Amino acid sequence: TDNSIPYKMEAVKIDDVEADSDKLAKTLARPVQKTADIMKLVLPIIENVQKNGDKALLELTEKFDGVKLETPVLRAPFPADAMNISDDMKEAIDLSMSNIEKFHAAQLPKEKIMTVETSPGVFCSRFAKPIENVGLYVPGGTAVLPSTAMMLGVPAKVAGCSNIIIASPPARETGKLTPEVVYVAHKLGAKAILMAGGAQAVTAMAYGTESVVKCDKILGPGNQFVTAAKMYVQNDTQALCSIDMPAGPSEVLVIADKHADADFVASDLLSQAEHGVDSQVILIGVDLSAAKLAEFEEAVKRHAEVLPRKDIVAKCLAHSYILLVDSYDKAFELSNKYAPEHLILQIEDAESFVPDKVENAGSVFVGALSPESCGDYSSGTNHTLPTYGYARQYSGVNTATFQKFITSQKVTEQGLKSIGKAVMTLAAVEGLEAHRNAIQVRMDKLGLS
Ligand code: HSO
Ligand code: ZN
Repeated sequence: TDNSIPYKMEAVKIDDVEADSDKLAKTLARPVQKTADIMKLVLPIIENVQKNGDKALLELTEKFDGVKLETPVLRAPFPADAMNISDDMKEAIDLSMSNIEKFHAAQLPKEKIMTVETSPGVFCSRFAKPIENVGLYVPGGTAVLPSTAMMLGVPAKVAGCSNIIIASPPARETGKLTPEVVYVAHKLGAKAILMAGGAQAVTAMAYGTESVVKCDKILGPGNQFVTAAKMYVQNDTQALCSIDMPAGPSEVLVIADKHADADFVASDLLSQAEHGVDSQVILIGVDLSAAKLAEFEEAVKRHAEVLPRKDIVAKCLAHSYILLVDSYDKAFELSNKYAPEHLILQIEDAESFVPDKVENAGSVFVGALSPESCGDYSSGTNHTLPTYGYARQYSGVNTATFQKFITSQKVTEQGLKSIGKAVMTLAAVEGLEAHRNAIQVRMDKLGLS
């Protein structure tokens, strides 16, 4: 092992959240995203695909992924030899998809239609309908992520989306789709797989091409080009397309006390760190002795050194921090301020802090035996979560992400008596006589005025 690489996170003592705001500004800062620069590179790609459709897709896949395809789309039923995977892999995917399905099916509204009588004779209802065409982006690149196909596809299926399209670039080495992704697509009942990545895939799904159906919503993580393209199409009324959420680099915040197992804490920090050099990992230590802190630091180094992706990990750790506080309250205050994508609690009686102390987080992992890996793959919660501090206002992908909620109302004669006067009074102050009249004509015919 190379002893010159420290695999060390800088430790910073935080006495007071207000007084130490300078230290926190440094340690809890997120990498700045230069959206404008990226947009300059992405716009020509978007325009190309808009104008030249499939032809542009094929050219760009050859240029960026090094694969020359005959057609950009693989349609269902997918050929068996495109999803040739081991029995162990099948079992792993089957178990994971079954758990994700259970958890997301439980999120469906209990009743087909929800109705409230707000005033006598005034019935207000709400019902959910699936978004028809959804495009799920499954990244290629340094890691293949069939888990992302499960996390986006299962809720879409549970919600009842009628047309699920998956976009994923073919692998440079084989020229083929990842077989695990094709197997997941098959289990989901996806109609087609678009064999493309990057901004070109997003554009094809947003506007449609000769062979790609135009999607109503595009979801999934991706690099800065994918994110920029998603931001663009979301703002283009020509595309009439929504997206899941703005995406940034992945991140984890672990709160640990003296009871925490150093190997567990280190392995959780590193499983996030290996995602990418711009990932962020933060450890908040509660009331730690110098010896316990040293134990954590030693474990991080020992586990990091032997990882295949240790180069990525080292770069990530170089801008990652340990914050030392003296109470659980301060730890949660900091965590809520940071609003992590993943929050891991390796503290005594962890369950007693949830949900009351957690204000901002994408997903919470409670107790020593609940590593983030479980939620990344198999427990049933979703792993497409808000990053970059967006956990303050966004939820992770869930069943409702794939639905619209439609309201309806029915007003009876008694209902008009209940609210008619209020409506007319408000319409009058807004100077909207036709609005007022819509009540008046009814009152007149019913002899209510
Ligand atoms: N931790 C990632 C999800 C993932 N992990 C996929 C492994 N595969 C999202 O935050
Ligand atoms: Zn992960």
